[in-house]
Amino acid sequence: MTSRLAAKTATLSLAIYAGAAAAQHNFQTPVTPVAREIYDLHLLMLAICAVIFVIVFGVMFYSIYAHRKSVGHKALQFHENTTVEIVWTIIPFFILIGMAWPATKTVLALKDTSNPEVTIKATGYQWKWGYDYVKGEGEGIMLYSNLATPSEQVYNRQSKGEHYLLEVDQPLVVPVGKKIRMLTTAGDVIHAWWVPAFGVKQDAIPGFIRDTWFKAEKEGIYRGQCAELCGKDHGFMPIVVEVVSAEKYSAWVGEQKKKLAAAADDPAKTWDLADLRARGEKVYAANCVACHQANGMGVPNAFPALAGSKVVNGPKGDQIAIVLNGKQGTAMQAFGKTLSDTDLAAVITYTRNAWTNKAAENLVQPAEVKSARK
Ligand SMILES: [Cu+2]
Repeated sequence: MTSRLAAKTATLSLAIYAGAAAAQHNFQTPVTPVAREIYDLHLLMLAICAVIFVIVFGVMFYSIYAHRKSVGHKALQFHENTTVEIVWTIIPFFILIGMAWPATKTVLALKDTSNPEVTIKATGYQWKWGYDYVKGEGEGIMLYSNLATPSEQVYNRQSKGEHYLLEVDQPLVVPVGKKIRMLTTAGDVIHAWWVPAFGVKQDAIPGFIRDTWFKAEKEGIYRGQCAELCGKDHGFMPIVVEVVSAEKYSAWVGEQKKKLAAAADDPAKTWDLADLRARGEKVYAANCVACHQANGMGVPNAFPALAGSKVVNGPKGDQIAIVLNGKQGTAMQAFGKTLSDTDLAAVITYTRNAWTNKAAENLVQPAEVKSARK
């Protein structure tokens, strides 16, 4: 009795699991014409394969069963039967043509990047994405998209959020219903820009510009990931695209332009300690806490502490060089590529005065960072 009940429960839970798995394991709901074509192609191919599977295995099992030796069947000899050979060549040929025809149409459509309304360059860095709006409405906007999931969740000190590792501080914002051309490249190693709901996946290769496009038909937030193993934090550089109405997009562009104007610093300006330190604290929170932690203690055996560090308390030239160029063989990235002279000077000044640190050379001016760049 109990075993029957257990079996029933097992069957039921298996059925529920299969249902949930099917919902989870299919492609994401497509929101671009190309993604929809890819989705339909996927289903078409699956159906063709299923039909072939049923026919071939049906004939095979029927033949094995109906013509078995034990009921006295003798094998028929039809070696080198020209008719059979022609039939089994012609039929697959037409099946393949039938599959290649729609697939080729889709491949051509997804490569057609002509006449875009907005062109955006996505640059992969270890480990974040940089976006430059190079043409169309929003031209001139530049932003960096950093992982926003707190490290507490990564290290299991906090339960994981709904969009764990799929959330960023600044998403890519694009208008709905407009053709967006994405140029992809990288600043260090090969990354790939992948947003499943758009049917877009394009390698981002240092020294090359590749392109792809999408036209999102529905407003919303769409999430993707870097899809090329690019080092230790490959899983920590998500892509978030916010598709908004034309009016909202224009408003966002205006806001960003204002922010850009305000952030345009003169690298020749001489700062006083308190102002630079205050600014550096913000830069630190946005770029450094994930590894070195808010208390400057780092993570033992993974990321070095900055509080009490020899580099941070030593001559400023050494620290400027490491922050600018990164440290080979470690997770320390070259921030010279992504932060301005003023932000770099600010964050270095901050670390030299924060926590228990009391560096002798406690103030770094933007001009010093500028001259240290190679
Ligand atoms: Cu990557």
